[in-house]
This record gives sequence, structure tokens and C-alpha cells, in this order.
Amino acid sequence: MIIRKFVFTLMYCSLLFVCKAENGYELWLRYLPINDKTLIQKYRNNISGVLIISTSATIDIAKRELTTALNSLLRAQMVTTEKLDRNNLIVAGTPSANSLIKNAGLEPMLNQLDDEGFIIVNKIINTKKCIIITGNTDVAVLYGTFHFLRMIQTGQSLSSLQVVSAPHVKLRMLNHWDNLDRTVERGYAGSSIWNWHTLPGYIDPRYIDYARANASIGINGTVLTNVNANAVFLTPAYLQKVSALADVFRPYGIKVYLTARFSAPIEIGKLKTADPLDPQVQEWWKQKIQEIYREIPDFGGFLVKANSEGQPGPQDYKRTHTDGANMLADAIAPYNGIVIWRAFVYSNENPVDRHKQAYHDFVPLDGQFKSNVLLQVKNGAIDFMPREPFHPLFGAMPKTPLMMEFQVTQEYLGQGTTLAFLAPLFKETMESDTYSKGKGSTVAKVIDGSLDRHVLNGIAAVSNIGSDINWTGHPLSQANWYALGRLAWDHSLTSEKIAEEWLRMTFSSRDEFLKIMIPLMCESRETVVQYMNPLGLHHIMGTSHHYGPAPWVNTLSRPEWNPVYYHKADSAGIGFDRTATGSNALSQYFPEARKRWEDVSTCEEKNLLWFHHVPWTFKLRSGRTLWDELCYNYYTGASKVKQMQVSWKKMQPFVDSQRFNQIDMLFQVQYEEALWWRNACLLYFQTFSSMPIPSQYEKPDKTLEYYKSLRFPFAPGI
Ligand code: GCW
Repeated sequence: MIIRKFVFTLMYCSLLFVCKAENGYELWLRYLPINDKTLIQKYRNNISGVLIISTSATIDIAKRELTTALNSLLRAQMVTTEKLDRNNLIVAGTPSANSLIKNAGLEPMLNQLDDEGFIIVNKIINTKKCIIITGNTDVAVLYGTFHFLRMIQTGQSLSSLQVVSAPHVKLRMLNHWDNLDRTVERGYAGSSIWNWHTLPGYIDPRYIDYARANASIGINGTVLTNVNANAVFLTPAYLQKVSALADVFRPYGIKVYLTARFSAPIEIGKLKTADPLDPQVQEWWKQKIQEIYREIPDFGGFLVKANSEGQPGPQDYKRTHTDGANMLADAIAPYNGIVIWRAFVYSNENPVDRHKQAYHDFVPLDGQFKSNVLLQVKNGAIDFMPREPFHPLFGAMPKTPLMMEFQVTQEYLGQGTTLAFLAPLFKETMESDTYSKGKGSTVAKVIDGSLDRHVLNGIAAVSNIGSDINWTGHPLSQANWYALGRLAWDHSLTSEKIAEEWLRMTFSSRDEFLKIMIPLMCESRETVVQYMNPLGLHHIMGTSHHYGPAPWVNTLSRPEWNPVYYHKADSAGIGFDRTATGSNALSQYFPEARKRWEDVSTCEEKNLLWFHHVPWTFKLRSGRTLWDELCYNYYTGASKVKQMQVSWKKMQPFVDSQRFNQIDMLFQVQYEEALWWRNACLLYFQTFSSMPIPSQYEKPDKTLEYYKSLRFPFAPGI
């Protein structure tokens, strides 16, 4: 009887352990015991315990993280002490709080660091071997702690440690497009994790886990609310709720920001106008900001979408974007707050190529923004497409700090059912050369402030986080949240390195697993491009929900909301002519950058139809005609999804069954969606090319009419 009870308890515990650890909730912070016997022994020989002097909530978090992680990873009970009484202690803290660190001779290195960078080194202090994790502030120590744990989770050596690491950009932020009613615009992972109704009284433990996950990858800011903003968030009751979240995030080094609805003075302030030059409006914002800082003394600032897609803004009063941004900037400056103004603007009254509109509106304003304003620019000029050339604003506004806006949520990349590892996309943009100050003026250098000497700089991304147990819906999409944080910290990291780190921590460090999965992850976004938007095609997704293909849509009131606006297929060919014979959007790039794109024969084929309207019979480098190349891409892309699926099946021995099965099923969904994209697009474009799908390919099994008839009124994220 007792034995049975024991066995049952054991089974129950292990079940609990497996479920809890393997539903994906733990993200990359699973800290499962290291399996490799030699490795674990090596680590045990090098680590005996943790010496941390408690001085703040942040330092306590570092201490807890180190001990729980090491106890589990090394299957050993770590000593915690405040005395250097043995060898192989991890000594973590700032020099000001810990005299051992102060006297360890690290000053020259510390002086080179900002207040977030950290150092991890081996030292002998008072004849005792130890590992020091330090930085100039508590949060730097926390970042160092997470880095140190990442080294152990990824099997790195701890002898001769010489890690000195500082973030490449100051603001590393998530933008949540979360609404009051907990819907998430373009969210595919359930509802918003912010439960506004039960805040501020109830602090969901998930808020803490959110902060911890972000701190582990260096994210230091979060915009809690949708850029399509609601003024209610600025009312006293909601500010209290925001304040409760800020209290949770503060020890993790994360500041909160809100989106400011430009018409708030009218909607909640009872004023007649929101004109930024009106003294009453200015006073209203001053009072509001004072109220915010009373609640949240370290409030980060505002993110503003103005005069874009129907949002109110200064142009409603014939004022400029600078009038609007500077009014808020002046009001928030006394508190060291900032204003992040978005450059995502285009207007249906404007017949000019949408690609050109933001540049046209903002370049003349360069140099006119207050010093606490950043302009947040999407990576490309259209809208988070699977592939976009870099936005021509990068490099074109040297006097204004431009902040990068990426999209981690996969609005246009298959949403919640598709694997598209986005590090290669982020890197492709960051490594693009704007030539604004000659060769080597990369987007990365514009963004990190090094090109034009901006102290204020940052990278933001639209979050993919929701209430799903695994946070991101698709388990493999966690990697995109991770990649964003890691690249914002250090944009020189390679996609392979990021994929490897994430896979080791989130799944398995087995060679057989990594050998397949690193390339699979790194090629996944290119595969999506290939079966959705090959050769520079763009924005041919289903209108409004952006789920699946609908290149035929031409009935919406705003021209640039119709896919036909973007592909311009006709009997002569396909593609958007953005050269001098067309919209001439290319003229917005620096000559060296645009040179290769201008000529159809030198333009990289991956961007061909982005910049050119090309005849169906045009010969590409492969020797195939454009039509055949299009077929080749759609068919190859879809078959690559099949290959991913087959490869994933072989990963079963290395992955827990829950996540294995979920991903396995999602690959099947993705495969069916890839076939849908392939068939629907080719059947539709064939009505213009009048050319056959090459005979080696299986024929689409459904008609174009069938694909056109599909409707998704309840697709998520709208
Ligand atoms: O990508 C588009 C989305 C909108 C979004 C807009 C923006 C928040 O379809 O849902 O609105 O961009 O970035 O403002």
C-alpha cells in the first residue's frame, strides 16, 4: 500500500513537472538539469555558491535567479553567503555595494560601461577563486546574471571569463497593441495579458514572469497600450492600474510607456480642441503629465500614432507633426520623459505611391523636433512585409534620432500557425547600407546613434505576447521575442547564434537536434517569403485580417488597401514600377543605395517586383522566364514547408510530447496554408500571364473561384 502510494506520488510529481515545464510557459528560462555528466561536473567544480549582499529588490531578484537556476541546472544545493569563505563563489553586485568587487581592480573596465553594461570575470580575491558579475547599477548586475546563466544553459566554459557587454541601443522596447477590452490588434496568442479589470488590486503572477523574461534578454521598456489609442488609459482609474504594473516591472529595469491619443484633451478633458498650439491644450497635457508622474515617478513617456489610418493628430488643426510632438515633448521634459512619434503615415487623399509618403512628410521636419523626441520608423516603407527593402527615411534625417520599429507578431507572416524565425529579417534591415554618409552607413548605425551621434536611440517591436499558456501561440514564435531582445542588445549577433542559444535553452542541447534545427529556424522566414511574396511581391494578403492570399481584391475604398495596388499585374507583366518611369520612390534613396535597384538587370531578384513592372517573359538569372520563376518559387517554397515538417518529425526523441505534437500539427497547418498561397496566387496571376504552370508541377486541385470565395470574418487580431 505504502509502496503504491509512493509510486503514485512519484508519478504525479513527475507528471506535474513535465506539464509545468513543457507547456512552453517557462520560455527559455527552464533551467532543466544538465544531462551531460562531464559538463555538469565541470560546472560543479567551478561553482560552489553565491555571494550577494542584499541591497535592493533588483539585487534580490538576481540572487534568487542565480540560486534557483544553479540548484536546478547543476542538481546541487548552492550555498548563499555574504562572506568570501570558500573558493568558487559567484560574487555579484555593484562596486558601491560590495567592497570585494570595489577592490577587484575592475574600475577601468567599469568606467567604460554605461549604466546597463556588465562584466563577468574570474578573479582571485584574498586567495579565493571566484567569478565576479558586476556593473555600475543593480540592473546591470541583473543583466549580467542572466547572461551568466545563459552561458551555463548553453554549455559554455567558465574558465578565463572576460565578458564585457553593453547594449548597442538605449531603448529596447516592446510595443503592445493591447486594447481596453483585452483584445490585441494583430495578436495571435490569445487575449491581452493585462487584465485591466482586476488591476490594480490583483497582480497576476504572470506580470512578474513577463518582466523576468524581458529582463533576461535586456528589454527595458514596454508600451502597454495600442497605438490606435484610447484616451481612457489616461484617466485616473487607469493610471492607477498602469502604476501597479510599473511597480512590478521596476525592479526588473523595465519602464512603462503609454500611447497618447492626440484628441484626449477633448475626449477626457472636455476641451473644444486638441490643437497643439492652443494654450489650454498645452496646459491640459502639462497637468495630465504631472498627474502621471505623481502616480509613476519613472514613467517612460508616450508613443504616438497621429494622423495615420484615421487617428487624430496635429494636422487636424493644420499643424505639423513637429507641432504635435514638440508640444508633448515640452510638457514631459521636466520629468525626463520622452515622446516617440511614429512615422507610419499615409493618406488616401494622397495619390502618391504610399511608399513615398512618410519620407515626403517627415524629411522636411528634420532638425525641428525637440531633443526628447524620437521618430519611430518601421523597417520598411510599406508595412512589415515578409520582405521589404529598408525604409528610405533611414539615413535621410540625420538631425533626428530614428528608432526602429519591427513587428514580432506575424501579422503578414502567417500569423499564429507559421514558423518564421525573424532574426534574419531584422538583420537584413539592420545590415542594409543607406550610403547616407558613404559606404558603410548601415541602418544599424543610424539606429544605434553612432552615425549621427544621437545619445537617444532605440529599437522597438510590436509584441507577439498574449494569454496563451506558452505566451506566443506558436511555440517556435517565442524565438522572435527572444531574438528581438538579443539583437536590440547586440545587433552584431548572428541569426544562427541567436537560434542556437534559444534552441538550447528552450528545447535541447543535443547535437542531433541542433544540427537540424538551427538551419531550419534560420531558413524558415525565407521559405515564407518564397511561398507568399516571392521576387519582391508584397501586400497581397487577405484585406483587413491579412490572413492568407487575396491578390485579387480591388474593391476597397482606399486604393492602397487593395492588393492590386501593389502587384499591378496585367497582361504585360507584374510588379510596381518605382523607378523614374513609375512612382520614382527610388529617388528617396541615396544614389549609391538605389543604383543596383534602378536597373532591372542589376536589381536583386528578391526585390525585383518591388521596384519594377516586369514582362512575364523576362529572363531571370536562372534562365527561367519571370512566370516560370514565379511558379518555381511558389512550388519550392511550399515543398520546403513539407521538408520542415519531415525534419521536425525526426526531432521527436529530443522534445517533450506536448510541444512536439503542437509543433507537428502546426507544421501540417502551415503546409496546407502554403499550398493555398501557392495555388491561389498562381491561378490568379495566370489570368494575366496566360502561361501554363510548368508540367513537372502538380496542378492546383481547386479553382480560383474557390479560393476567391473563402471568407474569414472571425480571423484573430483585427
Ligand atoms: O500594419 C498595420 C496594421 C494595423 C496597425 C498599423 C500601424 C495598429 O494592419 O493594425 O495599427 O499597421 O502600425 O499603426
